[in-house]
Order: sequence, then C-alpha cells, then structure tokens
Amino acid sequence: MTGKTTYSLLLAAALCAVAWLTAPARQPLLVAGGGTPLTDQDDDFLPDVVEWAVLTSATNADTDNDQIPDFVEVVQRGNPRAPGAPLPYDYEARVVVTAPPVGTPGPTWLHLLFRFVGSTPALNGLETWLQVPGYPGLHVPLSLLAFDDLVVRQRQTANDGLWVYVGVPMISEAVLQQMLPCSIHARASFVGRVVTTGVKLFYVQGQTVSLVPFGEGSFALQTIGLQSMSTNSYSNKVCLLELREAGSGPGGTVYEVTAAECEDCNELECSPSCPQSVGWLITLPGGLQGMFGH
Ligand SMILES: [Ca+2]
Ligand SMILES: [Ca+2]
Repeated sequence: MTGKTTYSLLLAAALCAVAWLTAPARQPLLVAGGGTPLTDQDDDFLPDVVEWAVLTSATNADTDNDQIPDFVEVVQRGNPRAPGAPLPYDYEARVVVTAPPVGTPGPTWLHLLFRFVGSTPALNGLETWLQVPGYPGLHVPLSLLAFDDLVVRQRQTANDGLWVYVGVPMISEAVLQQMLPCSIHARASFVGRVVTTGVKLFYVQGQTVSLVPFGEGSFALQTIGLQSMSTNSYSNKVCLLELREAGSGPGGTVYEVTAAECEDCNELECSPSCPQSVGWLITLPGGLQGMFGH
C-alpha cells in the first residue's frame, strides 16, 4: 500500500465538531469529566495526559507565564516551557499520543488538536497514519487501531481563534509497543494552509517514549504514560537530547544523538540511563521539519 490514507472516522469526528458549532443547542458527542482519562485540571483545553506527554504543567494554563496559553504554544509546536514572542496567528494542528499510567489498564489515546482562525472550523481534509522505519512507503491508517467513542470538544476564545479537540481511544500500549519504533502523523488541510505534524515513538527500557521539542534545538524523551512513584506522586524523567543530521535513509532523515543530559522538568527527576542515549541514530520521516516544523 502506498500513499496517504484518509482517516475517515476522524474526519467525521471533526465534521461533527463543525456541526456542533453551527448548532449550539446540540451537545458534543462526549464530554470528559473528572476522573476520566481526559481530566483537565487547569482547564486550558489540554487534558492532563497530554500535558504530561508534551511537558507542560497540568496545573498552570500558561506553563512559562508568558501570556501565551499552553494550548496555543502546544498546537503551534512552539516552546511552552520558555517565555517567547507569539508566533503568527494561523491555522494549526498537532497530534499527540498518550497511554494510561503504568500498571493501569486502558487504551492509548490519539489526541488531535486544532486551532482555527476566527470562529469558523475550516477543515477541508484530515489524514492520519502510522509509519514504521522498515517500510517507508507503508502508511497504516489509524482507523485500524482505533475504537469508537470519540471525544470532541470546542472552545471559542476571544483572541486566539477557535480551538477544537478530537480524542480517539486506540489499542492498548502493549499492542502499540509491538509496532515500535514507529511514527504517527497527521496532515490537516485548512483554507489555504496545510499543516503536517507527527510524533515519533520508541521503546526504551520497557516504556513507550516520544520525542518532544524542548526548545533551542533540543528534544526530550518523554514517556507517553504517566509514571507513578511509590509515594503516589508522579515522576517525570525527562532526558534532553541534541540531534545532528547524519544523513538520509529509506525511512527518512537520520539524526545522531550528540548529547544527552538530564534536566529538571516540572519539579521531577531524570532517568540515570539518559546519557546512554548518546550515539543513538534516530530516523524521522520527513525530518525534523516534517515532524515538528511548520
Ligand atoms: Ca490542562
Ligand atoms: Ca505560555
């Protein structure tokens, strides 16, 4: 199979969001509340599990206190952990994958985040797929890995456009790990704008981890599922990587990890195995720009 595969289920969900907007009296398909996998403590439109995966604070709607909301910085694939100037006001999309806390049963989740200019959800097309390095032309439609019970939310903001969230429960983390390493991609077509985004997933010491932009050209390895300590608090073992382009392969651009250092993140601690990442070769379909850039 070659070429992109349209994930019609998700597009239908997005269209449901459109219908919801044009009929305010209707209720969304589902609304996540307290205690569900999509709890949002700080009400910034990012579920706690997403904030864990993208390294923002789940209790502060503006992690770096620069007056730019976490949701905007995350959907723009900016740097929500370091104060900065606003990026242009534009259509945006981002895909994030999460897992339940370790030892907790439940599905993984695909989270699709959208920001629309103005108050109209102008989404013309949406494709989501999974790629594995050994088969660069194979685009596995995520509809094969997902279940029903989509969650669709929207929020009209005063100055930051219309925000839409689509959450899709998928296969268990154990099944997902059988496909690692892999990357999950989304391409959203807006009016005059195409946004491609993705997330790279690895298997490291029994955990599923993703590569998350951390600013200043560095990337963090972050588990997609919350890590629970015996104290019942959460431990964030963030490991910062610096990457150097080392060539290209059939699966995409190859990067070498040239440095790996622990860094405090959300008052948590780093894994002692972090320095062992130096020398790794990471293949990113479309390169860093294709995964994280605009
Ligand atoms: Ca939140
Ligand atoms: Ca901010």
